[in-house]
Amino acid sequence: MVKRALLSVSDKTGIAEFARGLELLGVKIISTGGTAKILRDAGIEVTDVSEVTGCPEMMGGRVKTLHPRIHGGLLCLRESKEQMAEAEREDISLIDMVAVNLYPFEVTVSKEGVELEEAIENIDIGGPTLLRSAAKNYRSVTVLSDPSDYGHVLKELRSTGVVSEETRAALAVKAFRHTADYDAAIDTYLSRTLLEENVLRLNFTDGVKLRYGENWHQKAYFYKDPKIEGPTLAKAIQLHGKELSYNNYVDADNALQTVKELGNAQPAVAIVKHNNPCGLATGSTLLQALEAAWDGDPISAYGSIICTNETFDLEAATFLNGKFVEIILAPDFKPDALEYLKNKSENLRLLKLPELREAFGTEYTYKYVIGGMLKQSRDIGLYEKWESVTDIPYPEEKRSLSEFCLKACKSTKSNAVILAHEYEPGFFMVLAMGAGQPNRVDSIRKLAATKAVENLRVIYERENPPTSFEAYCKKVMSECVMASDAFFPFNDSIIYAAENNIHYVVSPGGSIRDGEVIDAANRLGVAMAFTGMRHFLH
Ligand code: 93A
Repeated sequence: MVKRALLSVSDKTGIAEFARGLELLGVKIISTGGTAKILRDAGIEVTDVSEVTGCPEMMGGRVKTLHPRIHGGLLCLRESKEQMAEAEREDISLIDMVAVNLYPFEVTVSKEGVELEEAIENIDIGGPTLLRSAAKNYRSVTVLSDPSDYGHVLKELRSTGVVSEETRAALAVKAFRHTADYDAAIDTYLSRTLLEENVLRLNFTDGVKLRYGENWHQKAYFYKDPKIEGPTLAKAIQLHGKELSYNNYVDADNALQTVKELGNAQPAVAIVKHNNPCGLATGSTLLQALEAAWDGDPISAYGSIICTNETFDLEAATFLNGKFVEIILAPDFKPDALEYLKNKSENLRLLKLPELREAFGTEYTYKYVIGGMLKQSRDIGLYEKWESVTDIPYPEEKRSLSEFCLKACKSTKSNAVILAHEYEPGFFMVLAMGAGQPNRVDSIRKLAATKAVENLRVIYERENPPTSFEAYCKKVMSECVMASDAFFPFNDSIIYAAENNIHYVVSPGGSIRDGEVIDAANRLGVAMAFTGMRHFLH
């Protein structure tokens, strides 16, 4: 006999019809807030759970049915005299049927951008407890966890006056399976979110929420690693400007690594856009290095991130007048330069990193890919050997410029080709670069070589030397070094280099067609050195 039923459903489908059916069979209905309202609206007589328990729903609805008057009424073994007496003594009325379906946890967590708090609020505690209490006592209690079972149960009740033991057993198994699936979904979600967070919390200091990620619709955080010694962005002190964005962190890190590659012996400046140094130079002063770096790509330097190994001075700050820069990262700023730059723009971010000239304190880099973490040792070193491989020996006096050129390659996305120039004895600049192309020859032909001519025209027009542009361009190009981050797979890159008057080429070598590449260099009067060390950057 079913005398009392507790109905508490999140999915209200068919619940009013089911309750009406039960009512007609003389079953008393107990229900929770939202379900009770629907039933009352349908004209069904309902007792509130709070009336049964003598307690209001509490904790913002988190505690509704979790009460001995409910669970005692479900779990009480009817064949046990002691338990029946206990129920009597504690004023617990038996409950013979439960219809429950759970807060929609899976639907909630499958929503785009759901926050952890919302997911947690959708973990149903009371519902699975009702299902499990009723299913455990299935010999006396009918448990419905699925609206599609309402019809069958009503039919049995109408025809026999009871729900058969067979049906109760099947429904109990179904209820346990349902709560098991429900818990599995919670486990999957929380393992992904909470445990991931724990790993981050264990290794990093609290994440700073950034305004957005790589794009406006992406969420982003910056987690600082307090264990890393030496210069890191996490240690940079912001002296001015709005907060850094996700892309700012990525580009500033590239700028820092690029400048560090050049050491501290001379003032050096890196200008980074989209995670590539578009300008890089050394100079006798910061201003000279900055000007030469700017000449590496005056168009792309707009909106760039500048990093230097020198204290930023007023001369350099004045050079930036009328030029839009996102960030300046330096070991320090002279007070007058700081004042000048603060007045230049509200948005210009000024980052002081006192440790900038110290060595990096980490041997490894980490990159998260979906489903895993890649760890690798940093790309330390420049070459394994220095081997002149052409008929024209690679001149020793080009060694320092070639090293500068290879250092620029290391921070430039593959396929990287860099053209560098000794613009004053002992001082070098990137004349042009080709980056991020899926083939090497385009990095030379379509980018570096073309861009070098464009950049040279700007310098030519400014300096107005007493020669034709063609002669000027040919001279500079013929003095340049071209470095490649990996071997040349074919001889076409050498052919394009020679066509552009490039006479000095440095690459790791190691292609199966090295012979053809060297033959082309010999034929075209190009001197080439192989280093044996590749510097891919993906
Ligand atoms: O917040 S709960 O975990 N605490 C409870 O005590 C409780 N009792 C029933 N969730 C609880 N429920 C759930 O409420 C049921 O599983 C059902 O999904 C929902 C029905 O609430 P309402 O009738 O107010 O719409």
